[in-house]
Amino acid sequence: MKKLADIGLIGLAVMGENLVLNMESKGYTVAVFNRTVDKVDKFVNGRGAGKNFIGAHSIEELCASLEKPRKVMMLVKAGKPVDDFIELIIPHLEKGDIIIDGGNSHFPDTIRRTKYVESKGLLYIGTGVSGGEEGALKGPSMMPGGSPAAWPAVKEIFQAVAAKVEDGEPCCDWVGEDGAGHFVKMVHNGIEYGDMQIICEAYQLMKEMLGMSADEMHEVFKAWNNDVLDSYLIEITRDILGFKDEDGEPLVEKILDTAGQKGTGKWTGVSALDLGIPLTLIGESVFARCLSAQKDLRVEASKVINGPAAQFEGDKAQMIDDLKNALFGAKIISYAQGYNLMMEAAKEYGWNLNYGGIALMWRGGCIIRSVFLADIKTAFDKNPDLANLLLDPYFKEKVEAAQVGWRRVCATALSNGIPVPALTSALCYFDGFRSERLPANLLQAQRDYFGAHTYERLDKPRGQFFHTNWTGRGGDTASSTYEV
Ligand code: 2AM
Repeated sequence: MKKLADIGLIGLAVMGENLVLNMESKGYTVAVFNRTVDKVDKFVNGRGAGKNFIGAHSIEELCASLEKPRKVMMLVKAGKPVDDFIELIIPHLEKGDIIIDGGNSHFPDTIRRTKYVESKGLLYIGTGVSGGEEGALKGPSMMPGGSPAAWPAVKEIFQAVAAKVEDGEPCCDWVGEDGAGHFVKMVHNGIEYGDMQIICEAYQLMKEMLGMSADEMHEVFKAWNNDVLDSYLIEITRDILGFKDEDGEPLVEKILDTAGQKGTGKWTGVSALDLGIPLTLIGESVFARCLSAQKDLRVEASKVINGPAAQFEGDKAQMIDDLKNALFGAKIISYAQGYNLMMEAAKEYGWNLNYGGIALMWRGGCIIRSVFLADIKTAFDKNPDLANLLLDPYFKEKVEAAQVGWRRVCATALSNGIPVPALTSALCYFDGFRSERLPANLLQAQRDYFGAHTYERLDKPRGQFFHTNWTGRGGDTASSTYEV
């Protein structure tokens, strides 16, 4: 065993343990530490026995066992524990050493921490790590951002442990400065919420409108997984629908219909609201989880409020094909919206994001991995300045073709009283996005009417503002010209 370790890790919980086992399997020596120190020896003598690990019983010991520049990675609970550990680590490091946060930190915290750690002469990385327990062990998707000078020092080890796509390219590359890595990981999680929600809407339609059994749906998802929708989430849905409880009945039907959430989808939605980006599909997906959580109220409402009874008399096979198109069309919208959010964030926070590279990082290892991401990478490789995914010729053609079935799905769902908030809001965005003219002219008139907020005119140059005295009663003063 080497005398010094290549990297140190704090936090021997599920993700930490699996990630260090992954690192060690790639030939690195890893020093490990945990707040509850017992876990260090348990790990080194347990899953880590006979392997190149150095068990440290204090932060000081951990830092003393590292090659320079020292790399100390934290995989601890997001929030205060990260700040606490940073304070504990700093005294044991020297100029040029690197602190890495691999947890699910909120990107504004990572922006703040990067500045703080850099002010101490050290370097900082905040990296998204996706793929759960299995990903951490066998190859996660990794999205690092922070101090650019830190990247060359960790690139080899990060890319060695990350998932690889078919041609061997690692699902890990430098994302950008300060909070960029955690921002991209946050958007990944938001997209994950969206992908899951549209799948759930398809499931409800198949079950309640088409009267399909779990086994029949299992077969549909199996077929979809060999087509344009080929992805991890479609694959696990196929398996979930085929999974039987001890009594032979599908387990999924026995699970309480209230969704939990840890907040990363909400953060994505809040960021979209802050930055003024229409992230409708992900927003609806977060709200759908919120509505699902109001179970008691829904049970009460279901007893007193009436709607149409679901009854489908059309061609079932056609509707299943339409559903595939609805999922595909909505998925394109979701990624178009997610990418728009990242583009706006890059402007706002001064990041130089590589959009094709992000698609590659999501291509393998993570929860939203899919063949579809290869096409997104191609779109941004062809045109790095692509303003919206829908303007890429390939996606434009695909979404135009998908809309026929997608519209039939939404129309049928609405007339049958089955909620499909993500599928319909995505379609409304699509129709809004391709509209030269929206009714915001009327909206501007309303704003000017009650608040003298002024408007621009189609027949005058942009930037010239007008106010009309709509009622003949108020004054002619526009709101922007007077101060109370
Ligand atoms: P523990 O084993 O001592 O609980 C995931 O929960 C990881 O974060 C674990 O390594 C855990 O340490 C650590 N962790 C959780 N809460 C923490 C806190 N308040 N301070 C420091 N570490 C914490």
